[in-house]
Amino acid sequence: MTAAVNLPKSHKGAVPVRQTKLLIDGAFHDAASGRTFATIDPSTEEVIAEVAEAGPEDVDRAVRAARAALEDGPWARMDARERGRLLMKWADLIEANMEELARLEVLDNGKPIAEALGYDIPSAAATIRYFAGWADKIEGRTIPVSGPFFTYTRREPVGVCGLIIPWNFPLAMAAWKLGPALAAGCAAILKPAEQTPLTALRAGELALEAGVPPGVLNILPGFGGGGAGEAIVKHPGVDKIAFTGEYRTAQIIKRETADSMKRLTFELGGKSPNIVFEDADLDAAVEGAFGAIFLNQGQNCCAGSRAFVHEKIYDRFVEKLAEKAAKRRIGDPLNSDTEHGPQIDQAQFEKIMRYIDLGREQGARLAAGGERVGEKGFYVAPTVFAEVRDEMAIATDEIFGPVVGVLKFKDADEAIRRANDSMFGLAGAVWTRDLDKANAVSARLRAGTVWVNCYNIVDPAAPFGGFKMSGVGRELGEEALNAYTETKTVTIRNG
Ligand code: TXE
Repeated sequence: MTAAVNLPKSHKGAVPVRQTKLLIDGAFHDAASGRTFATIDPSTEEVIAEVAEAGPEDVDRAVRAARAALEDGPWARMDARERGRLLMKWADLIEANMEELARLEVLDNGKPIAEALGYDIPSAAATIRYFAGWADKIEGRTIPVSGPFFTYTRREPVGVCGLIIPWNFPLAMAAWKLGPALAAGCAAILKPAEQTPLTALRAGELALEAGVPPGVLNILPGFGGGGAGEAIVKHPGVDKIAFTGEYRTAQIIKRETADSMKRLTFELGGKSPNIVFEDADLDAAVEGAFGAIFLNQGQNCCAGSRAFVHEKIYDRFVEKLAEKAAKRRIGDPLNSDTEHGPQIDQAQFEKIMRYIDLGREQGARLAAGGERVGEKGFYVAPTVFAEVRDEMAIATDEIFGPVVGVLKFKDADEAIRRANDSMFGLAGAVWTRDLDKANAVSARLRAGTVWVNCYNIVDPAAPFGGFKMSGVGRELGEEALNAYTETKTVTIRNG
């Protein structure tokens, strides 16, 4: 049952950690308190570096710098086209430093280097480049109002944006928020997750090299509740919060901003259904369902953690999926052959192991994995549970780990009803050769993204976000710009 283990080889060369301080007003500083925190390599559990820990005083400085950049600095007077050019340059620099950023991401996060080089860093560059292209295309409208008036709208930057991001795709998540925020002309305070501050800081250095003016991009590593995150949320000088993380944290943020009119967008978790019909190409569906859950060790907001499989193909599907899971190459994430790295930290590791125990206790059949791999590093074997029922904890809760539950269904109506019976609604997928069926099911799934005969296809140009408890607003695509602009209506009396 154990997956193939590729024991850690030595990390190919030391990974340089160039930047560990707070980026405020165009320069790197120690925290006002002088405090630091350790960031850990999840594959070895060893400390990589001590990083400056931002607190309320640093947040206040960053907010003032951001406000000054917005109101008096070159950012306020810069042509939109020039803003776009700077962002293009930043994207180019990220791409030019791809290898270094990818290795840093792997060290801090534990994801396989092939994923960091294949998705995280190139997609961060592509996202910033996509939004750079929008900078000079954020247009208003002319509106035919009654009377002798000429009315038009302007779309103006919403202001100082607090961007709070998680650790699963650290640089990509930073780009999803910074791209539209900066393209729209906002100033940003980015708080990376405490587990993964390193690539954001290095990318911040590159932004300065690209010529992004002081105060426009501030980066404050630190903690959430009681730390920099909470201070950003509560700061009266912050106009908007964009948050990705757990829905419970989003609820805290909503409560803490209830008396203000801060703009809020949330991208939260999921329990995404992957519906496999009996007419699907079985091997393609198994391959797709496999990637849907095991990419990034299951630490993916749109992970396909519930596979609904038609009863006629159920047994074959489970067998094939379990076989693939058992063959996955687990090991040192800096080794380019590695397919599966460690989970992010001890807390997530323990959460996942608890759910695996619950799956067993509640009567699901373990078809693959189910155990820790090795004694060092937070490795969990790719885990497949069969005979999963809807009410089991592994079928209702977001595990955020490499654990998939395979559920059996008889017909489309039943599959759709059960797929929608979740508090989440981030994504879902349909596997079938029948396009009519695919369209009909896609229309009825209560999810922000539906994939047909594919999974995890996320593009900077296509909106992404959740129904229900999976979020508010959309990231990526033109829609993301709405979150970072205010519409102003101007009416002029005709002479
Ligand atoms: O999330 P948190 P955690 C889910 C997933 C995971 C669980 C817990 O199920 O197992 O959440 O992960 C900052 N005010 N997702 O604990 O706490 C925090 O510092 C302001 C799904 O890592 O939400 C970090 O920068 N900020 C998800 C960010 O919020 C606060 C990705 C996320 O941390 C804060 C990650 C506060 N009170 C986890 N508390 C997805 N949608 O992809 C925390 N933070």
